[in-house]
Formats: sequence, structure tokens, C-alpha cells
Amino acid sequence: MGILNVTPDSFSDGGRFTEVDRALAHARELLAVGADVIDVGGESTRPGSVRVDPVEERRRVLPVVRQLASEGVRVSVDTMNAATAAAAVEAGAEIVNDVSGGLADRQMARVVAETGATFVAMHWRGHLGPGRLGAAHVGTGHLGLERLLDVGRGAGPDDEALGDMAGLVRDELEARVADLVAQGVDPARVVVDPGVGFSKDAAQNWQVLAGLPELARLGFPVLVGASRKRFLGELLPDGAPAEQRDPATAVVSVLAAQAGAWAVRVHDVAATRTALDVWRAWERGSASGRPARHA
Ligand code: PMM
Repeated sequence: MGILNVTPDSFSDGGRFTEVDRALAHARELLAVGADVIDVGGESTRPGSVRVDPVEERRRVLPVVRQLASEGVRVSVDTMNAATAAAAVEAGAEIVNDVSGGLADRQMARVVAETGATFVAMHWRGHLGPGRLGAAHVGTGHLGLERLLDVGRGAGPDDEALGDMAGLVRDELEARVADLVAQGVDPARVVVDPGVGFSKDAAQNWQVLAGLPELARLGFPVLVGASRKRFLGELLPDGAPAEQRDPATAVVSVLAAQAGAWAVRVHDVAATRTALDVWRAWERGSASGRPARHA
């Protein structure tokens, strides 16, 4: 799954292309080097990012989704807004990728159920539920959702979770999916994602990745989004730019695939594709070599 962020900051090149043309060109590059799905997002969830108005979000993503879908590309829309999800599916997206797992917008489950889209339920602990969000709004007055998202994304883990983050993520995702299914979502169309980097520190990200086989045992396809995330940067020299995390991302892609992941969501599709090709060739070598050796 190739990442296509259609945000003005990610495509500012002095106006040489329009945002849409630039995004489409980048999508085609990702497809040419082996992406199977393009994940189109119009709202950044990085720490410190400000929430985007859903109308503006749709203005960014819909032309890109519509064009790619019309060319037969399998498109995913990365959104927490039910209205954006509905419009994107109408425009041809097959997958709704929601980093809040359906918690940010109570209409999301209904939209997914009604459209029959595939739904990626990502694990993002504890701060996006309407109860807590509402309470925080009431309690702080001026503290907006963007700040809450910032706090939630960057916040340290809860102490109780330190022991077994992989088990906790699995259990909470299982409960999340049960809630979605109770609201009419088809379980055969659910993908789960452990939410690497979302309210998890580096040690917990590694626990979650090491626990992928356990997560896969829930029986849902598993998506992993580790690409260029900060915990990978910790393995590199101080100050290394984010793109230098791509080789580490590619290794994670192979290990995730070995652990049973259905897909990996990455920026550098070429590196991940090459890494997966190496793994497959290795597997073929081991499968074809074995009988000869024992003959
Ligand atoms: N991470 C980001 C955005 N969307 N979606 C899923 N399913 N899983 C993720 O881990 C995920 C996501 C944030 O990463 P970016 O800002 O580099 O796109």
C-alpha cells in the first residue's frame, strides 16, 4: 500500500503542478514500482498537525480518488470523517482506512456498513472515544480536537499497558471490531492495524510488531504502518532525515510479511517491493532446494 498524502505541505513545489496533478503523478510512480493499493489522505495525523476541515479534506482527496479509481487503481482513503469516507467510496475508493478505528466519527460504522467498503480499523488508544473527547472539550474549553490529537499521538503509554502491549492491542482491536460488527459492518471486510507509533513508545512499537502473529490469529487481515516512523529513526544517527528510514522500513515490511501481515503501508514502495521480492526468492530457494538435498 503506497502512501499518497494530498496535503499542501507535502506537494508544494512552487506551483509547477496543481496539487491534484502532482498527487496523480506521485501515485503513478508508486504503482510503477509495485504498489497494489494507493492510500489517499488529506489530513495529516503527525504530532503537532492541525485538524483539517472535512470540506477541505474532501476537496483534496476526491479528485485524486476519482481519477485513480477510473483508471482501475485500487484506492484506499485515509480519513476519520464518515462523510469523507462516504464520498470517497462513491468516487471509487474500495477501502476506508480510519486511524481512529471508527471512534472519531460515530457515523463511520454506518457508512462502512451501508457502502460495503473494506474497513481498516487501526488501534489508537484511549483518547478518541466520544466520551473522553467530549469531556476534555468541556473541561478545557479552549482545548481543540487538534490539540487532543497531538496529545494522543505523542502521549506516552499507560503504565498498565507496559507489560504486554501486543496482547492489549489485540484485545482492544478485537473489542473494536466486535463493536463495528454490532453496528452492521461485515466482519469479512475488516482489516486490523496495530497502530504503530500511535500513543506507543519505541519499545511498545517493537512489542506490537513482534506480536503480529498473535494479532493475525484473530483471523482478520493485518495492515502494518511503520514507514519512516520516529522509532525507526532511533536506530539511525542523530538528525538523519526521515527518508533515511526507508531501508529500515523495508526490513520491517519483510518481517511483517513473514509474520502474516496482509499489507504494509509505506512511502518508499520500491524499497519495500525489492525487499519482499528478495524474501520470496529466498523462500523459493528454500522450498526448491530442500527436496534435492534430501534426495
Ligand atoms: N499511520 C499514519 C497515517 N495513517 N493508517 C494506518 N492504517 N496505519 C498507520 O500506521 C498509519 C495510517 C501516519 O503516518 P504518515 O503521517 O507517515 O502517513
